[in-house]
Amino acid sequence: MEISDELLNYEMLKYKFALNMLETEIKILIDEYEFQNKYNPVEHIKSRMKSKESAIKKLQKKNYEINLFNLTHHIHDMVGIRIVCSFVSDIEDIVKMIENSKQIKIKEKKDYISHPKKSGYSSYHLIVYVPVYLNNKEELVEAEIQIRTSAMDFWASLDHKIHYKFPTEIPEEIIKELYNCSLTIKTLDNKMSILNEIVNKYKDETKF
Ligand code: 0O2
Repeated sequence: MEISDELLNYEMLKYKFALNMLETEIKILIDEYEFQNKYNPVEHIKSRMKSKESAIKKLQKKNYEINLFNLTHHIHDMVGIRIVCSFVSDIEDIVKMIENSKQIKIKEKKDYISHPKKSGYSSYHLIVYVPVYLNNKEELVEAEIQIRTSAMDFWASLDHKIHYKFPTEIPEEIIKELYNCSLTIKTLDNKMSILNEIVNKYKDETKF
């Protein structure tokens, strides 16, 4: 079954409004955090709306029929925002910041940092609801927030590129090497956190 263009366009409009709302709220929360803590934990933010083609591919991969119900009920990341920060401790602070938002409601938390995926993928995901207003009516739209360190982001973008280069099967040695790289990334993140703590302690003691 195909999705009628009119219904799909209406749905896409809701996703667009949800993305705008989410971007604005996240920026406000970060500005507020920076004001209170004199520190901005965010390196960069990237947001995107999933394309119709990519959503259809994902439904097919999950063996769902292509229709509007399945699109809205089984694709949780039509609206996506990625927050990249320096340290693992920043991720915890960003999650707390979002938990305290009056606008964003958390539906689900996926901690791929404590429990990385088999591939080695590591990141913290929040599936959230954001309110959008259409015809004076409030609707809650799902969105995915990915929060990760720069090192995790580096790994994930290389992994993503490799998946594009091998649309069928990725050679076993590459899968293994990528997994090994994910362990190196974890070690690096730990070392950087320790270094950051030392610098902060030094800063507190010397007040430079
Ligand atoms: P794209 O192109 O980034 O949008 P679920 O129904 O919740 O079980 P889902 O939606 O696959 O299944 O949830 P999951 O796995 O928690 O998170 C999905 C997104 O996380 C992916 O979106 C990727 O962005 C990212 N991700 C998950 N696993 C990996 C991985 O092994 N490597 C990389 N690079 N990214 C990963 P999409 O739609 O797959 O892709």
